[in-house]
Amino acid sequence: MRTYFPDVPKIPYEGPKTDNPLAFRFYKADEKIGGKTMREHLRFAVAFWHTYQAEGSDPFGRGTAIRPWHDVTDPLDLAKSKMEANFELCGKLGAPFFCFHDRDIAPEADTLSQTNCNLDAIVRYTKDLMKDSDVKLLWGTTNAFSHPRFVHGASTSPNADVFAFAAAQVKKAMEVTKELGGQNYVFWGGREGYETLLNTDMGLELDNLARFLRLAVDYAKEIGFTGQFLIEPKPKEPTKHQYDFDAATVVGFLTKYGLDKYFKLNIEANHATLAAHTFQHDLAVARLNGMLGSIDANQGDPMLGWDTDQFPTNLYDTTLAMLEVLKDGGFKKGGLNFDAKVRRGSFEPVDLFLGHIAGMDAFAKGLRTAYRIQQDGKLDAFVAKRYDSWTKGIGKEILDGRVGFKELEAYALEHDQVRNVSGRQEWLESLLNAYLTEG
Ligand code: XUL
Ligand code: CO
Repeated sequence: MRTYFPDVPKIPYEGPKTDNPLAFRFYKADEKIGGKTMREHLRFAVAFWHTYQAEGSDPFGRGTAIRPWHDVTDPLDLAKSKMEANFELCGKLGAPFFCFHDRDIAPEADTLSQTNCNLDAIVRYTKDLMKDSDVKLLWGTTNAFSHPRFVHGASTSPNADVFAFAAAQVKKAMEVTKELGGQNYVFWGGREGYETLLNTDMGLELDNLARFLRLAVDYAKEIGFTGQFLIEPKPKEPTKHQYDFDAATVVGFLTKYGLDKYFKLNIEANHATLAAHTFQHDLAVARLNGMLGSIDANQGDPMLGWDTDQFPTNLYDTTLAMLEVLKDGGFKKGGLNFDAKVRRGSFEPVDLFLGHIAGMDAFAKGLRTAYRIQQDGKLDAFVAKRYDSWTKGIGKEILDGRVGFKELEAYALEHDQVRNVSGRQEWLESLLNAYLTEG
């Protein structure tokens, strides 16, 4: 088999002081943190679409990427080359997983049945590559948004034929994900949303989205797919208003349609910030609803209003994210998928490694810091003390359901000189900085 990155060795851990760009500063896969190795905690995955499909084009210019598979012209051979490169890249990085859309890994043909044949061929090839590798599939998904047939959405299209086509596509992608041992299956609402209510029956579209998800649940049972179903919220882009706006919206939607026990959330950092939330906020909403499934690890640019999908390097964010993951007891079937692409100016093949190393190190450092914060317990103790009034007296009576408005009025009449205490936000932010800069 061909080697695609001959100049890149297996990436070693060399510690924070290394000058070697092809080495980890913080990610030491076998180091145990609280009983689990870093590899087990972080469950890193490489995203097929950004790593092997993206060419660095933007609305103002064509792709700039130099890629070692550019000399391959036959579409199926090219798909095989990219899959080979994937196993080489994941292996050298020590990333235990990858993720794909059906159309990333195999080319679409003129008919659905020929497209399915292409997919089958690549899946057979991938299975063979998996035999000689430890790299596994974290999740599969469907691209039901790029082809012009999805112009008005997939399961929320006004055209029932498109709903049927999308169903056929998800059916096949679920079978393929199962075949490759995928641990999750993601639904990201590509064009499930609208541009204007002047031409949109929002009620029917939302009912159809739920209908579609229900059919997917039924089919997973039928074929014995036991992977976790995940929904990935995003507020806008490509549509002006995406139905899966944010974590809270998706939780409410799933609950309304009785689908909540079948789905968890795949929280993407850049999607949370586009919804005007912090990454930590959407992770906390998912966790508090028992639905923190997986993470699409990236970051946006606070100056830009779109999904820039940059490699995550902000330690503040990775630390607070890992704190949420630790509070949730760690990932179960989910992991950290780099839904991130190198910048257009970072066009050399080695940049694919440098981007992933930067992201893996940022999350490894985040994990180390979050673990220290959790062990130290100072932040938890502060929060517990802040809510102390609920552990005794009238607070406890409210929680125990022993008082109503009349009793509360009687209490308030006797205790009307309320005294509050400071939230100490600045001190807490400074404490967080101390954790980030020590150790
Ligand atoms: C798009 C996005 C997708 C999903 C998978 O913003 O994040 O790549 O992660 O369809
Ligand atoms: Co994503």
